[in-house]
Amino acid sequence: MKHLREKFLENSYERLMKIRSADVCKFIEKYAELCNPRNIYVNIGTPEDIEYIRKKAIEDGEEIKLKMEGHTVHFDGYYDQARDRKNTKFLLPAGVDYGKYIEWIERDEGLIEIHELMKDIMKDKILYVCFYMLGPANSEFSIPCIQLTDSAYVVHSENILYRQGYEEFLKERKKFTFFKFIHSAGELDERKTSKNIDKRRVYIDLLDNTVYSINTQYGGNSIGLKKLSLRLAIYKASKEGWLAEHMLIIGINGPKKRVTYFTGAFPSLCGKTSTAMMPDERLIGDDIAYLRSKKGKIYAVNIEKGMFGIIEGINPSDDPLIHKGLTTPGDVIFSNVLMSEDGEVYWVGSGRDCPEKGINYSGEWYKGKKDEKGKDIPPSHPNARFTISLRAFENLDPKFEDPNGVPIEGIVYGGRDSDTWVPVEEAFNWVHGIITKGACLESEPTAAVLEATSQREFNPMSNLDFLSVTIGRYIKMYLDFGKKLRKKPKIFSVNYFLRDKDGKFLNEKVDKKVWYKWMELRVNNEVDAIKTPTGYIPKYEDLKRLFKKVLNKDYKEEDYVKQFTIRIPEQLRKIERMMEIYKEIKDTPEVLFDVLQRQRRRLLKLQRKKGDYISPFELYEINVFQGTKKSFN
Ligand code: SPV
Ligand code: MN
Repeated sequence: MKHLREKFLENSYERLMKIRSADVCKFIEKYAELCNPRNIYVNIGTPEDIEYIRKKAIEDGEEIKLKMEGHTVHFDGYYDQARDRKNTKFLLPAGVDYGKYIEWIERDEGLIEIHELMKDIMKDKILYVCFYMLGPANSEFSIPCIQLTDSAYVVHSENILYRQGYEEFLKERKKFTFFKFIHSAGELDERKTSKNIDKRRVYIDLLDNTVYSINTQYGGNSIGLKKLSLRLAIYKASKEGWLAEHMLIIGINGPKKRVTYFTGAFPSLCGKTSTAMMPDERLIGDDIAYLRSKKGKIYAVNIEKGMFGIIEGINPSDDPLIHKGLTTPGDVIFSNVLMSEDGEVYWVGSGRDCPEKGINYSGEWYKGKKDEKGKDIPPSHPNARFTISLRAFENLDPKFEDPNGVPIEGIVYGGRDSDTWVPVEEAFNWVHGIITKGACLESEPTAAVLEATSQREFNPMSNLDFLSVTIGRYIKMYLDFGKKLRKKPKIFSVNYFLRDKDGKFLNEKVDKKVWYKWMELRVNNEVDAIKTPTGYIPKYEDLKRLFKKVLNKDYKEEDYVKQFTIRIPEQLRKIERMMEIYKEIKDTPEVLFDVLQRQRRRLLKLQRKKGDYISPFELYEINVFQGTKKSFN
């Protein structure tokens, strides 16, 4: 390292020398040599570091100061607005085959390619060396990480989103596993966005706990501790018997001050953050959860401390808490929104009037602007985001810092589904829920990936983009995990996107709060339910009471019938789709087919008796009493 000494800024060299691990130093040295930056800055997260990075992001032009104190905006390139599925690949040893749903290439070939592309990639830039922790301090859940990047925007984002980890690296230990991320935005254009998009690569080396990400800035590709770490964590979890999930964690307030914690898996743009942020409930996390079984129960932690959320549709009535956070002075990065001349930001669905012109991800923007293919350019990109500390939110649960995590009693799966699933339903048991709800999760297209298709996307547990083990093995991890549990959480599905024949949504956004209050009561055996071929659904009387109590709404019988009608043809089609998919996945556990076959038989039986579309009232008569009805207030 000595030969690089003159490149180190201020006291960076001394900071690094305090770390006794040879692995750490070798790793940093190797990439400092290969990427060849002008300078090296070691960020350990002191208040001065935090300030320095914020200033650098603005000075270097990756962020622009906004009118409100502490707020900045960052733009990614026009073609760099989302996760790049095609160029994100696992590096696998020769002979290992992950099948068609996962992108991978041979490890040796990938390592050669990426190392060639990284040569001198940081020329004339500063290499920032950063230390973070995924998860709370002193917790068995947590994983230390090193991020190398030449982007002050990435460091700024990580300073908001993750806990600092330098102290962890100072501890002396024999065995020390940590995740490594090397990122370079590559050459930048005059707008300070990544120029060589054709050479954009995100390569994940599972054998070395390392992710390489180059020629991209979009957070989902560049912020190592976010989705890049999730891919490494799933692999690590598969070896160690825990789960790394694309899940929110929320505490729902029940009767008599009871709090019941849920995790929820939703593909991007399906209401995950909105759910985590329901007013008057308890936020733990909105994106990534690690789950471990302890004494026969599931405990979960949020491994982040900030939010990188979608901004479209955030307005004071639908998401009051986020809206407040985004309109209060403080450390906030907006990305790919519209910036007006006077340094204000606008995004679609904010409830405000759109300025006539401004700057956005396409450069100078004006109403009616089209791109080179004649496509309308919206003022803000549908995947435009905000980055903010969770501490900005009054609903943050103090248990968020608990190194033991919170006990999980319900797991929720939800996708964008216009015509099949009812708004809320409970699975019969763990295996039924994991298979019919988690493993069969699908979603209609969203904007968080670059090449979204028009069909429903298969997205098991909303984790498909991040799976670093085969799909079959991943499902088996869940089944095995369940066997270790004495008290298994209940598993639910939700659907916020059900529509009528004219395409109108059957529910308002706020209605979801009622579904969670119902699930909370179910978990605690305090409310009855109706048995259907696909699970247990709420009774009208209970929802009517909850709608009144929670939202002060009069819930009409006809709305209940529309929402909770059992749609047998659609349910059967879904089973067909899933069977087709899983038949092609070599290591699908047999039980998946059994569970789906049985579900199909139940649906066909009911169809013969009652037809294609069945009102939930028709099923009251064959209701199976579930649980004991205790208090209900
Ligand atoms: C998501 O799309 O699920 C996100 C943002 O949380 S990204 O970092 O792109 O994954
Ligand atoms: Mn996510």
